[in-house]
Amino acid sequence: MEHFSRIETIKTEVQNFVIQDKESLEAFRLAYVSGKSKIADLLAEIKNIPQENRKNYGAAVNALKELAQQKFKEHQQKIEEMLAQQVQAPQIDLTLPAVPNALGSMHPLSITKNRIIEIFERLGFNVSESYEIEDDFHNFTALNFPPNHPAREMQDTFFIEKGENDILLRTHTSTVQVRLMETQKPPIRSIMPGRVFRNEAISARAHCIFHQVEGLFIDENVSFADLKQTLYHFAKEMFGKDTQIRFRPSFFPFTEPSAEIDISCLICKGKGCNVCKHTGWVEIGGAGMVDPNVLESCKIDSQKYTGFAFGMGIERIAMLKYGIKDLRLFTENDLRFLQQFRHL
Ligand code: 2U9
Repeated sequence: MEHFSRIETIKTEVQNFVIQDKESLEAFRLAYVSGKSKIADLLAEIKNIPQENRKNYGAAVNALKELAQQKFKEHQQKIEEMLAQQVQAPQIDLTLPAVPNALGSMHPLSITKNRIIEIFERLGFNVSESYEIEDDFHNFTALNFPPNHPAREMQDTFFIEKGENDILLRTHTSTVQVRLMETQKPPIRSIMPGRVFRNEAISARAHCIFHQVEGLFIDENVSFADLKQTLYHFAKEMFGKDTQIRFRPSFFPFTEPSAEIDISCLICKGKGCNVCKHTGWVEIGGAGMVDPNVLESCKIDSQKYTGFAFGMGIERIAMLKYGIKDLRLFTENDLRFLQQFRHL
């Protein structure tokens, strides 16, 4: 009888044993499943059981053995599944420092364009934009280009469709001024930044796509002195307060009189160096008083109103400001170049 109560005690132990991880599973295996377990001992004990009880004893121990093995298998499977899930789940260490986000930075042309806009906005200019695909009238005719002007030729202009009013890629942002004057009465005080297209071979100094900012001021009694002061202020704000400015007589179909604008060389401060070809001056753009023919083409009374206009290449301004020697760098997207403007 003592033997049978031992079976009951071990059965209770098996039933109450808590298996919750790999370690407790192994402890259970050693105690109740392995060759040296308590149940193996019970089986070995059979030889000391009286003959008439042996059959019942053997059956009871085998039932207990079955129970222990069943419990072991069930928990072994559960724990294996649990461990497999733990391996798949990413091990997140919340105490580690965060992975830094690679942030982009402003393109030098955007930095330059925004700075130009900022300077002119403080003088009361607003920003106007319009189409990149234009027609002959807005790109040439309204701007007083004679019918056989060389700029109208295939080698300078990208044409999209030839016809009575050719469709083309604008060669300057002056088209925006024309559209503005067509729809808005003076006073007009606006700048036009944008992309322009010319049929040029790509080199360190030229590209078939580049950016301009042009400006227009139309009102009663606008004079060349207003133009000079405005551009002098811009040059000092953009390039530093000691910058000098000079105007050289020039010619454009859309302005009369016309001038090319130079600033004192930023590198040698006017003394003469390679950048300014030993002249002490570098060109930043052109300007002039809007030709009365252009005002009339845009339905503005040229007897009542006068105006000035100017134009600059944004690449040119950025190259002078940041000492960039090759125009192609702006479009190559080389991170070693772009990252140098991260802090501006
Ligand atoms: C209207 C009337 C007049 C815009 C002007 C220039 C002079 C000029 C060049 C600078 C370098 C173009 O990027 S560049 O190659 N521009 O020299 N542009 S006056 O005059 C206008 C524009 C529109 C209706």
